[in-house]
Amino acid sequence: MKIDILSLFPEMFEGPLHESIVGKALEKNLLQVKITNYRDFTKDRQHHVDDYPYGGGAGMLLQAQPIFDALDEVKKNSEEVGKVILLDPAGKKFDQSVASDLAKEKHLTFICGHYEGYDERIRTQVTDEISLGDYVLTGGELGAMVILDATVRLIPGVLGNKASAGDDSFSAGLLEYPQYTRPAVYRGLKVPDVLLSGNHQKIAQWRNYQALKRTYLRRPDLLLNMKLDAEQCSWLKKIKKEYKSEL
Ligand code: 21W
Repeated sequence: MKIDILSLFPEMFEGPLHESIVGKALEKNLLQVKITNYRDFTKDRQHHVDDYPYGGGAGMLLQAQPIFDALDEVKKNSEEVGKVILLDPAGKKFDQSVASDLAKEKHLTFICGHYEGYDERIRTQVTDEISLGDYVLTGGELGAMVILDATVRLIPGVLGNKASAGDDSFSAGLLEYPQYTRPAVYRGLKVPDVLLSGNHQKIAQWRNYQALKRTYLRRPDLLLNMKLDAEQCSWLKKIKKEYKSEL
């Protein structure tokens, strides 16, 4: 996959791109990332990229010209321009299903805003507008990094075969079951007996039950649009009864 990032702050990407799994994907050439600075496309002597909003109001806006020109440069240098993604608080909320759609693309371009936003006309150049969620950031850079991180780990070959992306809680639709590692007792806190039993069928059953219980108690919204099998349905009834008696 090839990813272009347009930003005023290229240095913000150094850490996240070069460590851990994404860093390895770059080394293995499963991923190429190019960062382009809008500042390199300004036409005036002082290299301004921002200006005051027409009609007044607080703050400054990224101007259309440096963004359009930076994007034109990206298009000129790519055989195939895939999705052009605007990071925007008013965009579609990012989640795992968006990540798996993006992971199928050959080329992604992220347009990061800063200051109080950008000239509205940039929206004519994008295929997607994505938000991280309902809180205010200082710019789109962290959004681009989150989306890149969640997307790149889904590219075949990026994760070792030890950790398969298909096992993720959100791809199964439930929260993850509790996990433990050695020692079996720490500060008096015991690992559940079943996990030490060596009975793999019992362990799998316990994990499925715990995942369902945790999802029901913490994120019941995730269960609304999910198909549960017969065993899960009967567990859920039991969990609901138990929970009611605790209230
Ligand atoms: C914050 C841009 C506030 C614009 C109209 C009138 C990218 C982001 C961002 C930012 C405003 C994402 C205004 C979740 C985010 C981002 C910077 C609003 C004021 N507009 N996901 N007045 N949250 N944020 N501008 O903030 O660029 S993805």
